[in-house]
Amino acid sequence: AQLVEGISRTFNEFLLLPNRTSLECTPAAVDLRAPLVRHVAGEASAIELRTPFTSAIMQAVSSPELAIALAREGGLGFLHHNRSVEDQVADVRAVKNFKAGFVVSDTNVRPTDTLGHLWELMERTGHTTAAVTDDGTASGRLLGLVTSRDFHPQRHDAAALVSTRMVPVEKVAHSSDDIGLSEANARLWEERLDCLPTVDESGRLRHLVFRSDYTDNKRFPTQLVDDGKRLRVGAGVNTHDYRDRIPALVEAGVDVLAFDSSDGFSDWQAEALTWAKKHYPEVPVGGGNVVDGEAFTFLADAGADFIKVGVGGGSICITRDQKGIGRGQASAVLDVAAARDAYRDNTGQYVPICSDGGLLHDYHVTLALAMGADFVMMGRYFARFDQAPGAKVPTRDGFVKEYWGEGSSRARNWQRYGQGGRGLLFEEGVDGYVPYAGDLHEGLATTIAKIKATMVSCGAMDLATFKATARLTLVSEQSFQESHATVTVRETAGLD
Ligand code: MZP
Repeated sequence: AQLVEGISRTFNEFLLLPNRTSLECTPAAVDLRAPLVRHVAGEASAIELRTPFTSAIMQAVSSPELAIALAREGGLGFLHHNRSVEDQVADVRAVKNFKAGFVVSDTNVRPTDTLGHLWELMERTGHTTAAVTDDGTASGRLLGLVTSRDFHPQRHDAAALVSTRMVPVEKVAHSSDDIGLSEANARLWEERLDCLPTVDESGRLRHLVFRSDYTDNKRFPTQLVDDGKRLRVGAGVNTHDYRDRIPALVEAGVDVLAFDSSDGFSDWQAEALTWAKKHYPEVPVGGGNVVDGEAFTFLADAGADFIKVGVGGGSICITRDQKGIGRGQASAVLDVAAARDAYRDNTGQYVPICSDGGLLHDYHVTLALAMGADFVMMGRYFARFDQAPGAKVPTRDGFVKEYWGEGSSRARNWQRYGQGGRGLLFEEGVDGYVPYAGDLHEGLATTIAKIKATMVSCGAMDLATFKATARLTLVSEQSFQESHATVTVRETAGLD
């Protein structure tokens, strides 16, 4: 055997050093746009993410609901392939057919595409609230409410709200008693909503019920889709049935495909990529997973439009225990990023890379981006949210959500693990739980705020600059200890 230079390192072993921050470098000025697919170096990618997040190609993660919620935040969901072609196609259609619009009822102003525009419209027309529905009409399914900055239910009585005419509201109540809610609805409201809408038989919105602790900056949609545009969605495919699966997904309108394998450095994947690029040259298709530069170049040469990095680092993964293969995710990203840059210099083609799995803290995402990843893919992170398909299970202290690996006996994704034959001979993933984290929009907003704050400390206002200028330091075990609070925190102090 040959010994590869260097130690296999993880994100926990690194910290970023602050760089000089200029006056104009503020969180509001930070741009998180990222290229998703291969493009001519120096030009824009045909598909750009507004935020550099994709969801893992996993049963427990990428439902249509999650893909919709993530696309609305500027990321991209990858629907999983460990099921019939028809089922996966139905999920692609569910995302592509999703539409959001505004109720603008008796104003003549057309629906617009950003919250900023909507606020402007509301201010111009004197409205304080607007309902967002799935078809843009008052009888559509209510997706959320947008309120103007100065709106507060305690300060605006029912009459004032009705007079906005943005929604045909007949009454505003401040508690569930006011409108006699069923117990089940009241529980849902308590758990998930700050504002409960009720509709009459014809689907008209009748009541808005606000929780007493409601504040208008809390949870209303910040990203809205405009007329005629459809959300983007990706789909995982495998090297076994791609000749049947890819045509059906393309027909359903999928935007991007990804060959999903626990080890993508194989002739199987090169052949499948070549087939996909020959038959569907217009549909971007990613490859992976790899952990070194040689494997990156192999898949890039085979036509991959982006390449996923990561073997054995996933939170549910036991591949390293079972097979003894893999690489620390930080070393893998650094090595593959160097190969990506060399490939760019040699060919003029930029092939984005994705850091997939093993991102346990928000700052790990930031480190992955600094080390050269163009975007990240996460499973555990997204499995915690309401929109993920795993069941929400009560515990003594709150809730957890189910999360299981594709190599677990629950998922049995033999196409991803290639152990020989149809089935798993041994498990490579576990079946477990992750702490419940509420709504994706709020969780992601916090993560984005942390990434932007770190980039500001590092003096970077966009991801390309961040990659080029970030300075990393290795941490010793002792300095790792120093990174954490060393006092007894109030909650665990045992005081009365
Ligand atoms: P994480 O975000 O939960 O740490 O890791 C998610 C990633 O782990 C997935 O995108 C995939 O690459 C990988 N994965 C999925 N299932 C397994 C498994 O069962 C796995 N071993 O390693």
